[in-house]
Amino acid sequence: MLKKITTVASVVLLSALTACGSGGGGGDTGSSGGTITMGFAQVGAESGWRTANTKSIQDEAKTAGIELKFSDAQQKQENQIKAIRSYIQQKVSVIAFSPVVETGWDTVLLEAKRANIPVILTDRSIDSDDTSLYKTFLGSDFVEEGRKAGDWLVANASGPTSVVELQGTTGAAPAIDRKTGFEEKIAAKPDIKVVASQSGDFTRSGGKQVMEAFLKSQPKIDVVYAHNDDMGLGAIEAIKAAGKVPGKDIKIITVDAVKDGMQALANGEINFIVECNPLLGKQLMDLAKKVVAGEQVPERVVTVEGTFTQEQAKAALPQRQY
Ligand code: GZL
Repeated sequence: MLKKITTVASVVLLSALTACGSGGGGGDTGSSGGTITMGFAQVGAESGWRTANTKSIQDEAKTAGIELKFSDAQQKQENQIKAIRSYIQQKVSVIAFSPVVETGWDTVLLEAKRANIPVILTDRSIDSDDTSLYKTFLGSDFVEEGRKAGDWLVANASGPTSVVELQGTTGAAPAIDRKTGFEEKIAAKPDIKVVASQSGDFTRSGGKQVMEAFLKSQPKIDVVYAHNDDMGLGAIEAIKAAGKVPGKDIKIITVDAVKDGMQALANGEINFIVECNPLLGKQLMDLAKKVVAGEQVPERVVTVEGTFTQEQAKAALPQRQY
């Protein structure tokens, strides 16, 4: 049974349409011409990426005329589950959320299904055998993001290379998949070895603390692979405090491409960033309207994103929206 929607069935943005069941909602579904209400259970406010993602959702709900009920789970699954249950009780038209971790959602999503309230996954996916629990998953291909990071290192490393990895939140899809994609690619060069790997929970403070420990425990560190910019920025603080030069003594690869990360990249403190686009609000509201109206939507919508070198960051910074 397909556990996670892979990119095989995915479409880029909102191009092709595939059958994915009818929509409909337990509450005022908007099909009677009423206002659509969306219950959104956000992960938290742990990173610059999340802040930009939240702003995109709130701004685009306003633009779309969708009444948004919004909750911040402070990176705790039990808070997201509580929020989803409250949205079910309020009989919203549609529920959307970014699952903080991949597992433990079937029960509450079954409750939404029984209440005839459609669910849209955004940003992160869930690992469930029952893909009827949600209408579509809108977000990045995190394995591909890890592959892009690994490809850059394979192309730029020479000789024995010791890598320390700052993982995202334990159990989160981006943490699991960015690790998988990176390892797949660096396997091409056995000289590249991940000598230590630990979660910094996607936060700047977490990245700094873990990097401080790595600097004490590892005899040689050539590269930091951080699953997001915020942990990479924390690592920069730790590297400087240890009297080393980030970007030169220790190369840094991160994921996201938020403004602070791009600034550090332009300054030469980070060496390469893989973009992860947080601006999902417009696509989410378009999908919500289709789902509530009972229209068919793709099972998987993959966001389009690129990569940045130091030179590219200098050119791109003035236009960056987040
Ligand atoms: C990725 C998103 C991740 C970001 C982090 O889509 O879930 O969570 O990479 C954020 O910055 O905390």
